Amino acid sequence: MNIGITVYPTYGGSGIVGSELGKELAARGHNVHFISSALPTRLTELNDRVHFHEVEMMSYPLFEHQPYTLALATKMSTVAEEQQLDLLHVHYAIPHSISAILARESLKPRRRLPVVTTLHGTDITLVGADRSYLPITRYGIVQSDGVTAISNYLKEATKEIFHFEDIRVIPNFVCQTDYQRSPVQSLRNSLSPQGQPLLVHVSNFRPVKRPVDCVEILARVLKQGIETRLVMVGDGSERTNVEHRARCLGVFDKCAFVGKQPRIVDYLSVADVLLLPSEQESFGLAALEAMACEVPVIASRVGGLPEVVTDGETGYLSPVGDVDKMARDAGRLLADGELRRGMGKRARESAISRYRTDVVIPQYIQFYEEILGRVSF
Ligand code: GMT
Repeated sequence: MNIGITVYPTYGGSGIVGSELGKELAARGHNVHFISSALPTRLTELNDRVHFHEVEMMSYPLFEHQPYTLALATKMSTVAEEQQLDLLHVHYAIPHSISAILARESLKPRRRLPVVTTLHGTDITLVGADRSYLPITRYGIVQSDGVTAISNYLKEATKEIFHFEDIRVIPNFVCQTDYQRSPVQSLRNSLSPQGQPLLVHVSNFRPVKRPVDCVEILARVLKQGIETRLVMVGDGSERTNVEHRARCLGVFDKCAFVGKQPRIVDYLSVADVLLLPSEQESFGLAALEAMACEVPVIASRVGGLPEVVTDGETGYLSPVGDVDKMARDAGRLLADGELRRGMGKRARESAISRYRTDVVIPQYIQFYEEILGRVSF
């Protein structure tokens, strides 16, 4: 198949999932054409099966805001004709599904271009459900030829908010060879000079991730007399608030803010516990990647996280904002190596058995084939 994929190139989990999916499809013999405003972060290598087409934006004084949605639609239709695309697969409903539908309609009746939209979370729960965006998001979903969601939770939320039911759940996935515990000793030594256990948080530091809770948890674990350090991986709008709160709590010197990192697996491989205290999380890709690296997860009982993390088996779940309980659970794991390692092993088994690429990627391929089989002009 010749597949066009559109993602947000620099921000968030949907871009990671779309990019990794493209690479996996190419490895299975398909031609993948990424159409986006910039090279997606995880797309480090282009080759004869993985191509990139940049959306060009015209600057014109009349346009106070550049009409990206239209520029993207134009690029999608051009690439579809030039590269004989069989379908477009867009990640994140807004505005990608709208652009794809415009491209599809603009090509009629010359060429058929089915549109598959994958819903990732905030496109539904935050942005799509906002009154100003709701009707157009619903239009994008309803007009798509196929819709997938990354968790049962998100499917149910979409049904409730948009009154749309025809959704296939295809979860996030992880590569079992790229994501396995292989600690880099020099990194571990630099983050934990006295061999202290490491709490790790990975996110884009948006308010929805509640990264400030991580330093609250750290302060409480330290009060239990457990000498631990907190590694904060990523960057975003909340970072200054997190640093400020860490200073107020007197734990700043126990934290390492390492910013955006190209090799998350290296940080997960030296982690003892992952903290994911999000306000909302439709799946929690960071939790899955940590589990694949044998790291137990302390997370909020929210959204799709209970589908990924089994409370008491592969991590601990708590109500959003319950940093006291999260700190007690983290302390228990850090103080008991046997419990932590056992949970870590179970976490990897659970992650790999349900979400490895060989299990999930064929579900996308089958979905494409079903859509191509039923779409007519
Ligand atoms: O929250 C993010 O990291 C960004 C956001 C996105 O769509 O880019 O992530 C969503 O998609 C991820 C990949 O499918 C999921 O693992 C995240 O749970 C989801 N985030 C939220 O629902 C808040």
